[in-house]
Amino acid sequence: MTALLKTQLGDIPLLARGKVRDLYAVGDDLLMVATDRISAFDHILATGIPGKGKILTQISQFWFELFKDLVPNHLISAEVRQYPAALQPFADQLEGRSMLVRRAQMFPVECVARGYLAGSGWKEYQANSTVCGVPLPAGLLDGSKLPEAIFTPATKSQDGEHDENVSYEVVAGQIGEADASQLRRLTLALYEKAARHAATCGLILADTKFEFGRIDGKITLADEVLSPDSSRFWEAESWQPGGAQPSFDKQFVRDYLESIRWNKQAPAPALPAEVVERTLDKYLEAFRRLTGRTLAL
Ligand code: Q0Z
Repeated sequence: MTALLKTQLGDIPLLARGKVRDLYAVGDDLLMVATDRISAFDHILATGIPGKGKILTQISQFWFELFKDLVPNHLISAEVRQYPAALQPFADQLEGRSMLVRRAQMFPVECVARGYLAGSGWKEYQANSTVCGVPLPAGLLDGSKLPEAIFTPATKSQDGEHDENVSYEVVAGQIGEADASQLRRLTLALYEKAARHAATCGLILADTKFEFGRIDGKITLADEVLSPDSSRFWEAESWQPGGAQPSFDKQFVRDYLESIRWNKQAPAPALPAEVVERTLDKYLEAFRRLTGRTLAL
């Protein structure tokens, strides 16, 4: 298989290309297509991981199904044959890696839940003993399990690059107390359900980011859910607080980029075939362990 690095859907209006996904307008609805692009150290690499977009899309679908009793979601269909006629000519680019979704009025909040300390959470904790204003006990390490999962929202920065961690109170000031408390409640409920499931698969869900919107007046789970791109998954067996934990999926990529001492400035390098293969194997393993299914690419 060759990697799909960029979708090209003729006259279908392109709304946005994200780091990994392309977003199109289809009538009143939206089409999200996950490409095989991979990012590391905040750059999109020159090489794709062939099939990664299919794996991530199907992981997302699995979680939407698991969560359907807790929250409505934006998914209309992931079956290309059920898509509007205008999309049928592009079936080969869409099969297995796309979702037709309802357009939502998105809340301008990244709804992050953390059960473990890592990344920006660890940074803020070291400086202030808090994460997003939530006080935490002394003595935690990089990778420590938190006494209980916490809601650590972030707002999208202007440049669209790095999100800014904010307190619950800031979110409540932006969108109102009623919606903020619903987003916090849903974020933590979904995290708990997902983390329990991941644990049964020998995986730690350290943290994850949800995006919600409103559809027909109802708070609705949107975007992608619990893909390795929006979440930190760690191998439970090798978890050891006291330093950065190996990424379940991207560690071979990071190790390679460190080994060639890339300065993390554009242009991002290509990956050797072996790194591509081992990384694809990790995505397939994540899919298999989380869903119990196998995926033919
Ligand atoms: C998601 C994004 C992507 C680039 C907008 N159901 C929805 N309603 C309104 N807006 C969105 C959604 Cl999912 C929405 N994004 C993030 C997705 C490519 C950016 F596939 N932006």
